[in-house]
Amino acid sequence: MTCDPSFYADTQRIFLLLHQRGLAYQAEAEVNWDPVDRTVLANEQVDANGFSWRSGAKVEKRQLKQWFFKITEYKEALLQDLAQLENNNAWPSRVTSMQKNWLGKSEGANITFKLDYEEPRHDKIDPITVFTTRADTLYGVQYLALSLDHPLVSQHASTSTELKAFIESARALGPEDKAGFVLPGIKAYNPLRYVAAGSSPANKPLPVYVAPYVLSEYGTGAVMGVPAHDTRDFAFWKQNSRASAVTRVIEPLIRQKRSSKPEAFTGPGRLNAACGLFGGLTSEQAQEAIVDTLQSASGQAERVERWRLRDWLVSRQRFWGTPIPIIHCDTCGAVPVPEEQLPVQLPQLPKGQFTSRGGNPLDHATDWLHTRCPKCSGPAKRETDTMDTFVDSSWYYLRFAQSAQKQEGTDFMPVDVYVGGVEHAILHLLYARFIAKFLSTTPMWSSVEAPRTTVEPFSKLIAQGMVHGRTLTDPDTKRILKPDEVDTSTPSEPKVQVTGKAAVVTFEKMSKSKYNGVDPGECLRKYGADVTRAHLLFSAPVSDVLDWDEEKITGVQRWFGRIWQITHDIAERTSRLTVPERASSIDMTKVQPAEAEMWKNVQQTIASVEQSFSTTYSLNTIVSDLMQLTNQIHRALADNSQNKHITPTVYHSIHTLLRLLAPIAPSFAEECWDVLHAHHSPHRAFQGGFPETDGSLETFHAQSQPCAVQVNGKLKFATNIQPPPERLSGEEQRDWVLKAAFASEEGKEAVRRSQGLWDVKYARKIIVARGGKTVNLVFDK
Ligand code: ANZ
Ligand code: ZN
Repeated sequence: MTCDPSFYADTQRIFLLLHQRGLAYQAEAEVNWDPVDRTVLANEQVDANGFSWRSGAKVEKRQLKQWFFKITEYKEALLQDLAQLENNNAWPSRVTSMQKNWLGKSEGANITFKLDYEEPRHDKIDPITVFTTRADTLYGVQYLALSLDHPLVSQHASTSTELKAFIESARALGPEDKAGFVLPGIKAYNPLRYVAAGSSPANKPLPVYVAPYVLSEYGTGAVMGVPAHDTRDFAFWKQNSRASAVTRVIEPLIRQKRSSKPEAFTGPGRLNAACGLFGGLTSEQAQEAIVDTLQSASGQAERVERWRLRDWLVSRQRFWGTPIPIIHCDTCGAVPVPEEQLPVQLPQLPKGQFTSRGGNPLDHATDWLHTRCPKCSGPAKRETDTMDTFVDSSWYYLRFAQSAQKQEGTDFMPVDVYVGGVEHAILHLLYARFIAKFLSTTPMWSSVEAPRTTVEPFSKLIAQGMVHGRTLTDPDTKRILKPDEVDTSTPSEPKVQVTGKAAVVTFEKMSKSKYNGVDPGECLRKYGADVTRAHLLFSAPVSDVLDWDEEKITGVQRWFGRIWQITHDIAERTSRLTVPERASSIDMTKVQPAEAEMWKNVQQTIASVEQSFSTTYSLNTIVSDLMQLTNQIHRALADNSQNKHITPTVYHSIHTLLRLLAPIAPSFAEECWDVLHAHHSPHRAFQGGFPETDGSLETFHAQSQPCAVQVNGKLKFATNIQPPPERLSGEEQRDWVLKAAFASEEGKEAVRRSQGLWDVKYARKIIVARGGKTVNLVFDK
């Protein structure tokens, strides 16, 4: 993608626009340095345990001058507009909630705790300020905890080898661990003790811990520990305090059964009697009241808003990437490359110069590096950092649409449907939203009237599920089996070669180490592209995980076989029939009931497939709808096997089926089309366009009758159903009516309300009377 020079130019133009508006800036920063790839990584590219997303190396911290995009300027818009995307589930909620967490807005307070030595001393200790979103729990504070990098901790570590050793080991543990180290000889005081009276829990001096679960980059790097109301604090307190009793200060608003296992009550609620003056307030009221009180009494509290989101570090010390269009001049500073000199391209490097992992080869490309300053023409140097490739991918969709429509500008925005893996839920999709919002305020976007930061680039997002592969494990050793360790003489029951025991079968993410990969090429060769595609679509809803089970592909093969067979059957019989040109010229009131039934099914299938393709994207149900229609056509032909002719309804039904099938199995649908027309068709299955309903469904709907459903003689619901087909009687008619009644909206609603109390399965007797107009279910009481 980044190889196209014109693509560079646009990425660089975007950079310069951001730069012009002060939204691209350079700053000295502590960066994540990947010592293997010798490059800086964005925070997002470092996993929870501090390892590189790409090389897997342990990431180090270094101070370097880096380029940033001020994505934080757009944080409110990025958060607010998620509401647009949550509407009608336009985006999967797991993605919007991941973005919400990533933006991480929290409204809370900074609260200051005074500190003192236990033994009287001359010097004083600086107070500790914590960030909390739950000021209402202040009476329940039982300790303070500091991050490993907190200044007070560093100060103590300089004189305590014990603490130094703890910090070392705690760094390796990571932020999930609940280890703690108590700072000896120090106590903290709850600021409420100055307003509290008597035996308030706020009067107890508090221990101060050092703990890896407190993050140094979040809030103030210090927390107030409330074991009774925070899960992490609860776990920490159990592990570190000898007096493990917790001080409960919040009670649920609605009386709940107290859980039998000891745990924190984390919800909001009402402050209890332990909270003095504040007792009886709700959490929300108390947060306000406590912060206000402390603020005016002693200045020990202030309201703050915190965001997790940081500015986007876009500098990369890699050769591959779009060069940052900046020239550094000793006199003029960082000067933007003038528009007419774009794109700044990467130099041709001699072979081998960038094959070894030796940092950024641009640093050594002297001819490219040395240039003239665009402002003063003095000697200057090019910026050697290239941009994070996420910058390119944050706008590429604009280019696709432009070239497809041979059009400049962005009138075609937003993208209707965007399909992408959930691994892009945060990085790519957040960056793309930011850049689209930014561009919509610039002349790069068509028709800018006013800054429109409410722009969203992707109206609908489908995060397709992963395909999981069949994984075989030895039940004894729990080891994953290699293909040559498996006895597959009975393919459906794989055995461990050496022990003869049945292998454990699971479906997991495909990976070389699990020997569960599937070669798509091989599958295509074996079954053909159409069968493979239909099987893929049929196996699971697009956004679910799909267990790739090759054995089940035979079902799809059989279905295609059936279509092939009926196509031939119809082709043979149609030669003796003149078929009306258009289906709409068949008078549905004159055909046999069974045929009318089939035509109704054709109409319903068109409507349902169209909806699946255009709004619900439930591609798997398209396949099952078409399978069902196939079976119906097959039955109609079988019922009619003595007849040398087929009816126009059947003829048009197969045509519709093939046209609906064409998007999923194009080659196969065209083959069948050819058979049907003895190779004389003036057009192809695809050319007629997508089939449209002929309006007859309404007529079918008009033919309905009321149906009242009773349980033990009491009316439960009434609905309208189609009259049962005349050919049915007795049990068949009974089942048909039951199915129709319970498939209706009223039926479904009644079942929901009954909460399983009268499941038809358990009825002792089912009476259908008056041609299906009343149904009575009899249950044993
Ligand atoms: C006391 C408290 C009581 C808290 C309670 C929660 C529940 P969000 O909402 O994600 O912003 N916290 C603050 N700084 C922290 C740090 N540097 N490392 C780890 N945890 C930190 O989380 C805010 C909450 O995270 C704060 O509210 C604080 O714990 C904790 F019943 O304060 B809370
Ligand atoms: Zn200059």
